[in-house]
Amino acid sequence: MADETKYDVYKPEWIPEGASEEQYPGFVMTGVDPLDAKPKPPVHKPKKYTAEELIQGILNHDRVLLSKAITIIESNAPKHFELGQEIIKGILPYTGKSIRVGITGVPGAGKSTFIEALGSRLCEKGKKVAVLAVDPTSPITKGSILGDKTRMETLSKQANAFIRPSPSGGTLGGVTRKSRETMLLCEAFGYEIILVETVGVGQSETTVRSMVDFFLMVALTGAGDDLQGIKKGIMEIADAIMVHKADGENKRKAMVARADFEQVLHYLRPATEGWVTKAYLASSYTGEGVMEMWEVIEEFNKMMVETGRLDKRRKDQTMEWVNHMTEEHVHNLVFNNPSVIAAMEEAEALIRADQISATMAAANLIDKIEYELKQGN
Ligand SMILES: Nc1nc2c(ncn2[C@@H]2O[C@H](COP(=O)(O)OP(=O)(O)O)[C@@H](O)[C@H]2O)c(=O)[nH]1
Ligand SMILES: [Mg+2]
Repeated sequence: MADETKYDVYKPEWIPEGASEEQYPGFVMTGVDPLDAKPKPPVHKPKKYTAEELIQGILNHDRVLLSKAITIIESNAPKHFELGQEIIKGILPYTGKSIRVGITGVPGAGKSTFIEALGSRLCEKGKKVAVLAVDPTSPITKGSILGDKTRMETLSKQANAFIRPSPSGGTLGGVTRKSRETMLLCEAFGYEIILVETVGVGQSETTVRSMVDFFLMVALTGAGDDLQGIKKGIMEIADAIMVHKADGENKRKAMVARADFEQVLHYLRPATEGWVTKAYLASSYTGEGVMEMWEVIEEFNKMMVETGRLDKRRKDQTMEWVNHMTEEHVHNLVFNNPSVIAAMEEAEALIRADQISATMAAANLIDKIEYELKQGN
């Protein structure tokens, strides 16, 4: 992918909120200082870190090295793969000590705003919070970074917070691996709470569900899409439903929506054994219900730890991931094999000419695949 911008440009702090570009055309470029008449020092290549240096850096709470390690994990270059895996192996014993929360909901539901409201409050209480985004469509919709990162202004100024936009993975499998491993790095660093926002629509929900302990669905009201617009499938995998934007004129509607959700939830099987999924009200604007939502998550976490369900869930999730990665690899191995591709084309031609039964065609293909595997192709 080509560089989008040649220089790093940013909006200086003295430009008022919401000012138009015409009013303040003066964006600032980093690294360009007209007053600096001195000759520039020779350009050094960025230092190449070893796995050991990066591991120690993370364990010693060096944010720069954490970011570098994440960049290696997110890299699509084969040469970074082994280094990345070596880092993961080194930090693995220090992972798993956080509360992992996934946050889903339609675009515009206010997920980012809620994360900002909750995250800032948690940081003020001394908690260390990492925010990650998962967006399998990110290579296409560029700039969908956490919806947009500008809304996380307060949180990003907190020393205890770490915000990382979605990796652009190409495939869903790629994004999943990168996000999971980034989460592990953040845990080893010492982040106690990991908030994962689902940015895209569709597959990202199940992806995030499979990497977190608690799954929160942020629901909207007032747009006339209350219950009809919500896929029942998502309600079934949620540990809580938060009717958001319960403020101003919307508050009454939100209360009605909450009751409606409660009704539906009554008939659904809960997402987590031993836990009753309920609907709650919150507003990130007024702050009402925000910390109450966190208390629910803490209560959930306590139950999960005490009953041993947390450990089981995480191990189940890891095994599911192992299986998924293996299946994906085997699938590619088989169906990218030129002989297998040729055999499939041949089978299709015979089927279209009514010369072979489906069962025979499949049996022939399986023979071919087995033969190729034995040959070690
Ligand atoms: N009234 C109200 N609006 C909100 C609240 N939280 C967010 N919004 C607005 O909803 C819009 C979408 O928010 P955003 O956090 O980007 O949604 P996301 O796409 O789910 O991440 C923005 O215009 C927010 O200002 C809230 O608590 N109350
Ligand atoms: Mg967002």
